[in-house]
Amino acid sequence: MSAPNRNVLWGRAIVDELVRNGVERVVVSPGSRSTPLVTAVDEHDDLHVCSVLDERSAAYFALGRARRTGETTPLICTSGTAAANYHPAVIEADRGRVPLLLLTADRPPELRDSGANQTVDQEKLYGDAVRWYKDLSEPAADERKLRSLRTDVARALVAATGSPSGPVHLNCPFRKPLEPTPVPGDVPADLDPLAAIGRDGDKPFVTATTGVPQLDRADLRQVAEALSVDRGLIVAGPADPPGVDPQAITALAHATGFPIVADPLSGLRFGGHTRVTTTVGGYDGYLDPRVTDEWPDPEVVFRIGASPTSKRLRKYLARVDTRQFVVDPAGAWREAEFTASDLVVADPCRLAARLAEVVRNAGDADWRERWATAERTHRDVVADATDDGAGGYFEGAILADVADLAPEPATLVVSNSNPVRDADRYMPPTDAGYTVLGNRGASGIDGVTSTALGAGSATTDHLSLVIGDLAYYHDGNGLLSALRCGVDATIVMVNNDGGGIFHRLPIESFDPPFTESFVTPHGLDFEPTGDLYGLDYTAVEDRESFRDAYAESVASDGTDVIDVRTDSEASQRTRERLAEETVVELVE
Ligand SMILES: Cc1ncc(C[n+]2csc(CCOP(=O)(O)OP(=O)(O)O)c2C)c(N)n1
Ligand SMILES: [Mg+2]
Repeated sequence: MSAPNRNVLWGRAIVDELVRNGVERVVVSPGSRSTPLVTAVDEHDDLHVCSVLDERSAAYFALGRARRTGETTPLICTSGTAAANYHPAVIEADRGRVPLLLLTADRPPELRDSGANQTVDQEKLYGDAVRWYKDLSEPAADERKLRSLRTDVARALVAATGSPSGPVHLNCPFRKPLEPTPVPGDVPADLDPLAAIGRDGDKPFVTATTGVPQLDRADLRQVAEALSVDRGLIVAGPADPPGVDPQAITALAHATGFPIVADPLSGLRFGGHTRVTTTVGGYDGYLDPRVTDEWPDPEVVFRIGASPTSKRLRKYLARVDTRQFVVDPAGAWREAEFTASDLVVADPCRLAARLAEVVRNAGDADWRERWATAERTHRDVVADATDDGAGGYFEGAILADVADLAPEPATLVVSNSNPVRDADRYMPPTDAGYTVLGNRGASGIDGVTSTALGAGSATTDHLSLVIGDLAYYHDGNGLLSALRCGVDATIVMVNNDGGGIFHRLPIESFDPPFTESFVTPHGLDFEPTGDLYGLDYTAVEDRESFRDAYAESVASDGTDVIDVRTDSEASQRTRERLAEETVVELVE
């Protein structure tokens, strides 16, 4: 591989190793300093490039893709504030365990802190949010340095998909010329081919093999014994990419006889297992102390995934006097009530599958029936209230309608913070082929559109995004990726003219500052975003029109925005009323 200069050689080595390690797509933002990386990506036939102009959106787009696939998505940007704009998504990727590889171009070391243009301190820019940081050495046509570079790329990918998975940052200094301009003598013709062009064939320079943590037999038996009781729960919080194996959790549910309490982001709210297990999803509507004080406590709780979205569920788990296992492959603590008693450092699905082989316990049918009855009551109350035409329509029903009407398979992305909460409460478990995703790592309302479009870019599923108007506004720039990266989506914007979520909080009764500084009604007309970004835009105000518009969008190509006008205060009162009705019915 003859290269016109050392930068080209260096950029090619990085990109070549990425591809040999299975990377298929890279997200690139424009700039000059990153030229050696971008030209190397561009000339590689096996690499698909998504060009996203705004680095904040770019990083969220990559995050969405990596969240959907579990595969590391590399990002390339220029030096300066471009790299800083990755930061919000890096934080989400850290907390949400999403594998990203940040390749930030930089000026040569002597220009740091010198007043040189577009030169900032990029050393450890993302702090502890990354699994690994390295300031790469300057490009050199030197065999040892090239071997070190190829090894670093392999290490970066291992770190990004390790336990826990997450973002990795390689800072890449380059000095001019940045373009493929010939520099005679810069790259010796007799450079060792191993360093210059890598291993023979398609093999990576370093082949990495990663195992998963698991218990030895004696420890497994102890956990199995603790699960050999009548009443227990399997609580599945938001899943880490690439998601859980429903078969393993189903096997454990069968072996123990325990219901599965499935967060909407757990990967267990939807799927065939719901036909053969007691899978519950309406708990946020009925786990009130007035109900659960009448119930016996579970004797054991087996928790996997991140902390559940539902506050009512978290508070219930804090109230019960029970042995609780938090299972986490990285040994992290993901239970902020601090009532769990056991931390098990193991891969949750492997552990569930192994436990299923040793636990034999039919469980308590009354216990399962209690949960199934609560589910039915919650569902009936919601159905009665929302079936009475336009008057019964509220924000929660939009999520129920999406779950009802989305085609299969579908990837459904739900925004923070009302849409994910409404998905939790109003999307009942079914056997539908849905993958539900959300940014619950740090729960930002930034970057949600880009996350969704990035997820959509990784799958042939139908893609629906349900997003609030402020979150839609926040990542307006992200809409450009629909056309530029060729992603079709149905974007359901729940438009209540501000942050409706704040109606849930006591600050509601303190106005001012409630309206102007919390709800922040903006009065924006989003219709022009349709023309600006080449999207089909429709506004609807009632249930029937919404359902028609949604069905039409699903059946057509391109990206549609359905702007659903809602009243946030009335919707919040409806949520409260329905929960109250459910509780009253259950305690009667
Ligand atoms: C980047 C960021 N800024 C601020 C917040 C705090 N916040 C949480 S929800 C919310 C309002 C969201 O409004 P919208 O997207 O319209 O959804 P709605 O609450 O109306 O359902 C805000 C500002 C946040 N989570 N993330
Ligand atoms: Mg809103």
